[in-house]
Amino acid sequence: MADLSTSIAGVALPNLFFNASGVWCQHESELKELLDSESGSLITKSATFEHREGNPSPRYVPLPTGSINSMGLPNEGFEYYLNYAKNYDYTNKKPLFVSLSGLSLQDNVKMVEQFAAADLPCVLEINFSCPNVPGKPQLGYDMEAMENALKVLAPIVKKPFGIKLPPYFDIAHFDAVAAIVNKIDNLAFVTCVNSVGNGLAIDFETETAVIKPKDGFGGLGGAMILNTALANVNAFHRRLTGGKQVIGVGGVTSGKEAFLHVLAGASAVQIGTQLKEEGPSFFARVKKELEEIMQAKGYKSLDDFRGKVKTL
Ligand code: RRO
Repeated sequence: MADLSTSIAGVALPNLFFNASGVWCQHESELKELLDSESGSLITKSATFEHREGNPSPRYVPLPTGSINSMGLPNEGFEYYLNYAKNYDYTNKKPLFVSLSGLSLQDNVKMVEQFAAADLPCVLEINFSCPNVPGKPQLGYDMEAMENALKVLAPIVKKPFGIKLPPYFDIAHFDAVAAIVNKIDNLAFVTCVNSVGNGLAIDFETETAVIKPKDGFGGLGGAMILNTALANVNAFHRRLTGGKQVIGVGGVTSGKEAFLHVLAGASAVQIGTQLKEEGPSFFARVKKELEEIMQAKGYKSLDDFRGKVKTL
């Protein structure tokens, strides 16, 4: 039998798959469904300091090759997720990840301080890449602000933690971001990629943008971003030092794309659009498909092929 187990930031996952933050994880009822699924872990919706309703609907629409969203960070406020993390049963085999996305560095500091004070075994993923809050550019595209934020937050978190990055499209940007990440000792992983920001989907018949917020501009996800995701996973896998890891996300609709993410260097794989469309039963399917691929190729564990993509 193929072994799909992995570990992230020193924490063991029974298999490499979990949800991308934002999908199936705003409310406890959804998190419960993830717990009941065959996912290897789960992560909560990115939290802001205060509860947010998010942007007006329609704000998520599936497309023929993926999805577009401008949810606008709807979430229950960080105390809800802090309480969830306090009450979480850590004897459960699935470790818990918590996503934080403060609207300012001060908000991130306040939230991280409270998580640090609670000293919980959950792992923080700080979101530097929400593309959908009007008037708030993504931190991940401002190298100076990102380095400053990491230098402030990392000593407060103390434990190993991760950041969610936007996709980059230039080798100079891969170099610059990796250099920043490599300077932060307890930054244990980067999650690549958040949605490809500010796409526009237009309905041909009605000649109208398909989502309402931001004149129809929103983050793209699903099959159409697979190759951008693979490039970002591989670019960071090649550049990160000191055992830092990459979590792959983007374009996984079956075991085949999950296999490609690991080949590119992913240590775990998150699922966004496909989970939203297919529901948590997707985890059983993708696990089975990846196991079958590994068996057919003679790989027994993820280590056998992680990062081993060949080049010409
Ligand atoms: O809530 C959102 O609009 C959202 C967030 Br925070 C994010 O990080 N990525 C995304 O595609 N949507």
